[in-house]
Amino acid sequence: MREEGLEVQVDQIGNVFGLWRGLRECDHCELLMGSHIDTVTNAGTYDGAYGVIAALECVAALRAAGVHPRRTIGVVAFTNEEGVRFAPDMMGSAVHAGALSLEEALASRDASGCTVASALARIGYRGETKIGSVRTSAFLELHIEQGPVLNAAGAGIGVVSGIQGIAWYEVELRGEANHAGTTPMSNRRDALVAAAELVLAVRQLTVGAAAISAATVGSLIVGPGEVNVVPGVVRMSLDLREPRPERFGTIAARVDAAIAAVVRATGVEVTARRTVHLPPIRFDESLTTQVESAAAALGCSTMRLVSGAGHDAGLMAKIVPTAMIFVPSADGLSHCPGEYTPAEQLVDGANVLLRVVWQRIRDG
Ligand code: HGY
Ligand code: MN
Ligand code: MN
Repeated sequence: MREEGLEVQVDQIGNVFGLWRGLRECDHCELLMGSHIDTVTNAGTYDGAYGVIAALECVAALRAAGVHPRRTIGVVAFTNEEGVRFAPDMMGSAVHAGALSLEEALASRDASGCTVASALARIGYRGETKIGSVRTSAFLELHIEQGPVLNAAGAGIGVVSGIQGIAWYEVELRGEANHAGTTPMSNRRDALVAAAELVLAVRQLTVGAAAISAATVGSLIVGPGEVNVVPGVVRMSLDLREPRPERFGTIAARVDAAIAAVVRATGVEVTARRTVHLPPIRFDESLTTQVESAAAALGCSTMRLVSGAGHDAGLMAKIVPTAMIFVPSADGLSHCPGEYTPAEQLVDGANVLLRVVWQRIRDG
């Protein structure tokens, strides 16, 4: 950002803003573009970073062409989009958008008890810029699709109409640790057996007339986790997704019912804490149409789709007109090292972003 002449500001939750100052004295950006640079563990290369680097590249291209914007153009890398170490996900954009308090975010702890506040301080990214003080008239995020839809349709650019709802839970199942050889099968409260039933019950939420679109148990920690001890405690995560608001609205009740059934059947105690609740969102139609026209003008084939993954744009949409641009993901792979998008498609996506920024600078 500094190499491109941007003024760098780090806010109190570690969001990094690079401001390309406009000719007018005005703190309000004409457009903010960007994504995130954190990743899941053992991640791919493109998720998040692509959108930040492409945004910087757009600024570099415009500067090289001698453009001087009247109003400031911003590039942002939001903190902790993934939420794998510290829940919730999209943390930096949620705080920026006022959907999560700074205090709550800073107090979030990882599995070892470390807080976001101390982790940010340790890396020198507990900044001083006040939350929300970098304001903008619009937000645009370029990202890989992370799924198979664009490739299946043969489309080069995804015009994202919205994001499906996301609900996360941290579930704890408490049974009784006991000797694996001497405890009769009829006299056990095995937390892992109860967890196994809950894993399957949650999967059933994606089947039948009221099916939600996706349900995943991605993390399971078994205690004490020894070969000859009946498991006494299990901690597991739930990740539930659904684009239809009316179905998303039923998720909490259905999770409660699934848990109650497991408690009845196994005698294991279960507590569930909801850590993420983000209803489905729709992006701004006018900015979305601008993305679509920019892609068409560049000769790219487009397709409208709803994002399966969560994005910072979903939080930004709460406060300003927001849109997203997707490029295809080879074999629909993401959140794993096989994540890949060919260079030509990455460049197409960046050119769509560039065209929209340029139009806003020209017309702004
Ligand atoms: O979990 C998600 O959808 C994301 O990648 N934050
Ligand atoms: Mn991402
Ligand atoms: Mn991700």
